[in-house]
Amino acid sequence: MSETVTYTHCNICVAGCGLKVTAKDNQIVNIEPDKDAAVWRDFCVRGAEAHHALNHPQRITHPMKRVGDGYVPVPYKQAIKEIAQQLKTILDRDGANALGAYTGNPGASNFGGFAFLGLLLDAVGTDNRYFVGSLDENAHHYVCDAMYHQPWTMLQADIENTDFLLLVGANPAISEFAWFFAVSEGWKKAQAMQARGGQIVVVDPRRSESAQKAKLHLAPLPDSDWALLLALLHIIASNDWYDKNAAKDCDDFEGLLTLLRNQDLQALSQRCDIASGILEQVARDFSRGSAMCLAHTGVGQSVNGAVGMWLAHLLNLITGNMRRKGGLYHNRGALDLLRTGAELFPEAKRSSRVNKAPSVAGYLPVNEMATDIATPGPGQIKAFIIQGGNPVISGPEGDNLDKAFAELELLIAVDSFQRDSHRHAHWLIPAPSFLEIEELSALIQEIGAESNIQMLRATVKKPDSMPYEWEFFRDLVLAMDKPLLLGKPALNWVVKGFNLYGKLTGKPYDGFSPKSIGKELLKKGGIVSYKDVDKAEHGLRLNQPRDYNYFLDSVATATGKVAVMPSALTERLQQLLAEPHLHNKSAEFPLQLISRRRKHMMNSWLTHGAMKKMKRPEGDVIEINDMDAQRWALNDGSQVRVRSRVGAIDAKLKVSDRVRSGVAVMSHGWGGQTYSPKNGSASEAVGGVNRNLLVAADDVDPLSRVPRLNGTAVCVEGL
Ligand SMILES: Nc1nc2c(c(=O)[nH]1)N[C@H]1C(S)=C(S)[C@@H](COP(=O)(O)OP(=O)(O)OC[C@H]3O[C@@H](n4cnc5c(=O)[nH]c(N)nc54)[C@H](O)[C@@H]3O)O[C@H]1N2
Ligand SMILES: Nc1nc2c(c(=O)[nH]1)N[C@H]1C(S)=C(S)[C@@H](COP(=O)(O)OP(=O)(O)OC[C@H]3O[C@@H](n4cnc5c(=O)[nH]c(N)nc54)[C@H](O)[C@@H]3O)O[C@H]1N2
Ligand code: SF4
Ligand SMILES: [Mo]
Repeated sequence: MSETVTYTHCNICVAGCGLKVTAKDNQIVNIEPDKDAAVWRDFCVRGAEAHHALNHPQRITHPMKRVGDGYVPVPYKQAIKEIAQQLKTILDRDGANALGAYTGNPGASNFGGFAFLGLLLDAVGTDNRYFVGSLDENAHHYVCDAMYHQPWTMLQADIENTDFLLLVGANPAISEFAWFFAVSEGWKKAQAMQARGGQIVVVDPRRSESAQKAKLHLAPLPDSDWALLLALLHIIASNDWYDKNAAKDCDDFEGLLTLLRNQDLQALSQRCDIASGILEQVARDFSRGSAMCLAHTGVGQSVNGAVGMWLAHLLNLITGNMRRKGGLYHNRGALDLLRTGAELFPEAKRSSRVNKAPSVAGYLPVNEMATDIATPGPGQIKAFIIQGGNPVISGPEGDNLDKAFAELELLIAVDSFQRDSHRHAHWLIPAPSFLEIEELSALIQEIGAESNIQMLRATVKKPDSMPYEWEFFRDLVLAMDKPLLLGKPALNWVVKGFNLYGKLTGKPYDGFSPKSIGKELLKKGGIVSYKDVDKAEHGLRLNQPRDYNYFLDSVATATGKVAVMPSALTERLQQLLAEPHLHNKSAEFPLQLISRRRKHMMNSWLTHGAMKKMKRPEGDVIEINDMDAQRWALNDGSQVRVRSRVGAIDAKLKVSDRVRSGVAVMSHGWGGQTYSPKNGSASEAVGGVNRNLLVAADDVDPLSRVPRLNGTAVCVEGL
């Protein structure tokens, strides 16, 4: 067979880099950046090595059914029939809420899979829908819902035109500007901005890779960003450095100014442990010209994250940087989520079964999953689907979640590998790689500073034994005789007709598929047709002008103005201000553990080839400051035990001046296994330890419902 070259885009993170993929005999032999891609050109080792997952010995290639302690491959049709029967029996007996589902980060990036899982959950009518947002950026969604009544708001960073970049809890030198605020070559652009006289300021308890390149690095105490941001707002409000035009966008600007001016600068400076003089300097520079404050996971993944995120939005808003070149803007993309988002993501308000935790952006928090599954009583979850996620490693107290999963009557994992979260699965459904599917990954493409759109292309043929992810969910609904569309059982016949046509023509996407939805979405967007997108080998640049006024002109509140002091956020702020203690530590647990990412890893997801290329894996390393190490007589390189209120793990100590005193750092995603459902291949340890076993599932931000992944109180003891 001859060599083929296919152009597609990477779907591992939202940077969505254009790829040139070379294959021989249906095997990928090389992945490199597409030099002619319409826009994206970040490219990293995870994309370059993505194909190593395809032929990995432990990859799931057939539907696998648990029999005793092992698994047997089952033909797809039989799998659908059996699963439909098992699920229907449970639902008929226990009701719709007996089914729960979790979508992880890659699950949500797989447009077809995510959309069709949504159709399945709607068809069944269950409320038990959990989402990775509660480990990730729910603080952002919560705040956007409260301030703009649009939880799925995606603002973009006009980095090319800004003078001042305030990065709070973000490390784009490693993570790109992902996931919201995705800017193609954003970190390069930021550094170019600084080289021509602008300024990057990084706020991070660790001198991160980004902080090393910034003109100024501030190292606050973990989880105190709200105090730092409030101090900046206080200084700006007290000195009248805000933009006088901002008042007209706010529902109560005077009330906000009063709240901000009434703060005590010295007290706030003490809370975050940054000198007030430095805060004054940053506030002055921020309000001088175009500027943006980008608050990321370092802020959001903790228990004060919603308040921190709210204050970051206010900082941009009152300095006029939501209506200015060089500030934040809404990119209409091909879909214009500001217009179409409410329709695409109708925001059902739900609450969790046992603890009544409210949903954020329509989804329930991950930390409630174990309780909702394990607690007996009406509505108990008996069947569960995990789509592209690994919450046992990525979320808090994975050991408890593992136990809960073991109790399920039916656990279905849709994934390319059997990971820790899928250990007790009754069914393993293989998920094709993004390198094997031809789909428009429509939503991910909306998130970015550039208006561009590109089809995912199949660069090699997927194994026939493997269904498309969306196909599995579609066929399951049909096999259970649940209504797939609009609650109307009669429409199932129409869908079946289309499917038959797709099957006969050998083009399953011509049936009812993600293509049907993609076409409809683009029609709604009204900017580009599916046909034109399909024709563009290297993607399309949509060339829409950056309209810096569009976002604030489209706010969805009843008054059309930004709700600047939503009551729950204001109350939570007052509560934080009233709390006497400065940060989350005690005599028993004197350190606060935070997280970091590695270039070669993508959360806990194995990007197999990339991980093998990592020089120093460091999956079991805990980094602390040299003064702290001296205080507890701990030596660099020694084995230590790290304990928190809920867990203990062993790690190797790294003593470093890059971490501020009182703080410990460990990267997440380690400590699991890849199991071997197929006979003959051994399970493989990922290496390292799971630091999330130290994070308590009941210690969450009451608003965003995100656990304290950053700022966990721990102690480190020599072994
Ligand atoms: N290589 C790589 N890239 C990725 C990912 C990956 O796993 N690997 N994941 C992708 C995903 S899913 C996401 S959501 C994005 C996340 O992108 P980012 O939000 O940029 O994530 P990190 O690189 O972890 O940077 C967070 C920084 O916050 C700091 N931090 C921790 N606690 C605090 C705190 O209390 N306050 C402040 N101010 N800072 C704090 C950490 O030291 C760290 O440097 O990255 C995406 N890109
Ligand atoms: N301490 C700490 N914990 C964190 C974070 C942190 O910064 N610190 N970051 C959090 C963040 S930002 C995130 S986004 C979460 C991620 O949390 P999750 O999304 O729950 O977990 P991942 O590690 O991304 O696991 C992804 C799974 O998806 C599978 N997969 C890959 N591609 C596909 C596909 O196309 N289809 C399907 N069906 N499956 C696929 C992989 O094989 C893997 O098993 O972790 C969170 N956990
Ligand atoms: S993982 Fe790397 S190559 Fe893939 S989209 Fe993200 S930055 Fe680009
Ligand atoms: Mo994330």
